[in-house]
Order: sequence, then structure tokens, then C-alpha cells
Amino acid sequence: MSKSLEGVRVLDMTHVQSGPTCTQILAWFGADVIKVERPGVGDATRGQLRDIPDVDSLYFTMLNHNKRSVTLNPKSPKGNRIFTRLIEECDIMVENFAPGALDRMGFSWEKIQEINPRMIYASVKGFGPGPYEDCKVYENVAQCTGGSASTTGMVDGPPLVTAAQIGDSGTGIHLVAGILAALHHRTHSGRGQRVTCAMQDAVLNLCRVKLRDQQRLAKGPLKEYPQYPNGKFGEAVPRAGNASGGGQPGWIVKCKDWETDPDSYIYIITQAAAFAGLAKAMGREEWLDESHQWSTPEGRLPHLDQVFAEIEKWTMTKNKFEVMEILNPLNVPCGPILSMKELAGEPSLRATGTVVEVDHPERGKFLSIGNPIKLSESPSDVRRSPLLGEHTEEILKGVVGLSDEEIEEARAEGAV
Ligand code: CAO
Repeated sequence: MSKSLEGVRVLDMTHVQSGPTCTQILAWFGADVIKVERPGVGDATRGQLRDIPDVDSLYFTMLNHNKRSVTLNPKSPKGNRIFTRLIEECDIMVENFAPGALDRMGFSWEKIQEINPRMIYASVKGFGPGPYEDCKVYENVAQCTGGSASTTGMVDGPPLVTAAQIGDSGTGIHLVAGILAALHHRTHSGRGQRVTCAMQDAVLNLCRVKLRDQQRLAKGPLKEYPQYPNGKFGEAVPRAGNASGGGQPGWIVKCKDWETDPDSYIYIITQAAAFAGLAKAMGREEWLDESHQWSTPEGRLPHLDQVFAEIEKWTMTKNKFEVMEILNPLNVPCGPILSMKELAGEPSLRATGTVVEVDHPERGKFLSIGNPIKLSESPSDVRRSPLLGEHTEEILKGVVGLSDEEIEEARAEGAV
């Protein structure tokens, strides 16, 4: 079966996480992704958080699957000419350097358009136009400035960052959507365009339910938040612990052996339509009696802490999987807290290719995450990340069209 982006060539000027996430998805869909790396150095993450000396780190290998690597310094005279040829030969260019880095290399958007008017030029930056546009930004800065940290954490605790890399990987995924839209637009306009996504904007987009709540707060207390009815609301949306972000109350409750197993917990949503089933399963039919204050969703709202405390007494008698087995058939949405260890060994995730074992010539076998987006006609396979400059010669000959002699000259100049 052919791949959905077969025939599309990507000039990948990305590093660290946000940009590589984007180009990895394009590569999984079958695009020929040519990762340009500084000669002798490469993407800084090759050497970061290493678990095996002198071997590309898991950080790098898990973010750069299915790509080819060419070493090239576009700042050198010969490198500049090779880079110009690559711009001519590619459909999409992606970068996430600090603001202005590509311009300083001599490749502004105007110049890129001049070289290849069909080029789609996509960038991740920390911030959009405004007071912070020149700032360098990493994941947690984006989480803090995009509304996530302010709204994450327990009620009386400090702001918290989340482990999900919503600033880096989240922005990379947003960028993919922009690139594919521009690629579609090019099929009838014949022209490329500039695609930008700021990490602050992507995080804020992912936190849009909290901007919803900010506006609801102006009309009165947020009744599904743990601060209701006894705590205080300030002027901004507060942190809400593990309360559900939607219209159905939810919370994390302990399960059997929680004292020794840090992941023996389950999230339970007391969806109105399934509350009767939940109460019956727990042997608490009295809650359904019309005279009981918890018999209606409105009646339960001011007492959610007590409701979940009662539910927890029941869940603590069972393990998280037993709770799920009882509640799922009753349409009570619930999810056990699965550890990374459990996820790594989960057979269904292996079967769908979401967790895959990959072989690497230097590190051997390791686990990675495959493409979570499944296409029926063009499924993804996961290939190992390239070694630094592994495809330099192949690309200089096959894509740029250099002779052996020209490659030697470029090498002598330090351009590749
Ligand atoms: N050959 C020669 N030079 C190269 C090169 C190559 N192949 N590739 C990159 N460089 C140079 C650039 O030209 C630039 O040099 P100048 O600053 O002298 O112009 C430099 O390497 C890259 O600089 P940088 O400022 O991007 O790198 P950094 O490690 O200092 O900062 C980061 C990293 C991530 C903070 C910054 O790139 C950034 O803010 N990016 C945008 C936001 C972003 O994506 N953040 C997410 C980071 S995690 O995914």
C-alpha cells in the first residue's frame, strides 16, 4: 500500500522536540524527510539524557523516526549553494530555531519564496508577534504562559506543569495541520505559503475549556469545581485538582493497595445517565430514593467531595481493573491510572503499532511510540532514526545532483 504523503519532500531544519514531532508525523505518513544537521554536532538531543555512552539518546531516537540525515552548514559558501538546491527540490520546509536564526543564515521567507514559490515554510516559535516574540522558549515556559500551569494543580497548591508535552509536541501536531492545509491549498493555487504556530497559542488552544470557565466565572461560582460551595473563588479560574473539565463531575479515587502502589487509582465520572447503575453496583440504592439529596445531579453538585469519598470507600475494596470491569458495562466512564510500565507492556497497544519495538544499529532494541493517527489505506511503519549524516552522500548525489568531486570540495570546506 502506498503512503499518503509519498512523493512529498520535506527540508527538515528542526531540533529538540516541537519541530521534530511535526516532521516525524510527516515522515510516518510517507514524506521523504531530510533532516539537516550541523556537521560534527547534529541535533543537540542526540547527546542529551543519554542512557548508553556515545549512542544517540532515546530523546533523539524516539523523535526522529523514518527520516534521513544530511550534515550541512548553510552558512558556508558551498553549504549555502547546496541548501539553495535543497529548497528548490523540496515541497515543505520546517524549522524551530530561535527567532531570526534562518534569516541570519541568509534565508528569509522572501528569499525562500524567490527560490521556490511552491515552498510551504513552517515554523514553531515560542510566541507570536508581540512583546515576547524574540524569546527562546522551552516546553514548560509555554505551559506557564499558555494558561496550562495556572489551571493545573490541587486547589491549595502551587501552579503545576503537566508531563504531557503540550507545548512542544502539542505545537508540533498543530503545525502538521497547518502544513497539510497549505499543501492542499497549493494544489489549486500553485503557490506555497508561510505557516506559523506559536507554542503559547497552541497551549492556549488546548486550554480553551479554561477560557470558557473564565467567562462562566463572571456569571457566578463554577459549581463543578471543588471550591463550590464552601471554598472561595477569586477573579481568575482556579486550579481544580482532578475535577473533570467537562459537564459531568469526575475525580480520581483510590483502589485496593494504594498504600504501596502509587498507581492504584481510577478516574470515575459520575455521568448523570449512569449514576443509578453506579449506585446499584455499589449497593447504595438509597441514593436513588427521591427523598435523598443526591438523587439528582443538581443535588449532588454541592456534595461532590462526599459523593466521591463514598465511591472511594467502595473502590478501595477492589483493584483498578476490577472496578473498570464492573463499571464499564454500566456505562460509567472510568479509567485506571496506567503507569508507563503498564503501558509499555500493554498487548493491545503493541497490536495496533502504537507501542513498537525498534532495532537500532548502535543501541539495539528499544521501545518507541508509533504513529497514533491510523489511516486505513496507508498505514504507517516505524523505521529507526538516522545516524548523524548517515544519508549525506546519498542526498547530495540523489537530490542535490552533486558529483563525487563536488562532494569532496564541500567536505574540504566543512560545508557538509
Ligand atoms: N549549520 C550551522 N549552524 C546551524 C545549523 C547548521 N546546520 N543549524 C542551526 N545552526 C545555528 C543557527 O544558525 C543558530 O545560530 P545563530 O544564533 O548564530 O544564528 C543556532 O545554530 C541555533 O540556535 P538556537 O538559538 O535555535 O538554539 P538554542 O539551542 O540556543 O535554542 C531553542 C534552542 C529551542 C530555545 C530555540 O531554538 C527556540 O526558542 N526555538 C523556537 C521555539 C521552540 O521550538 N522551542 C521548543 C524547544 S523544544 O522542542
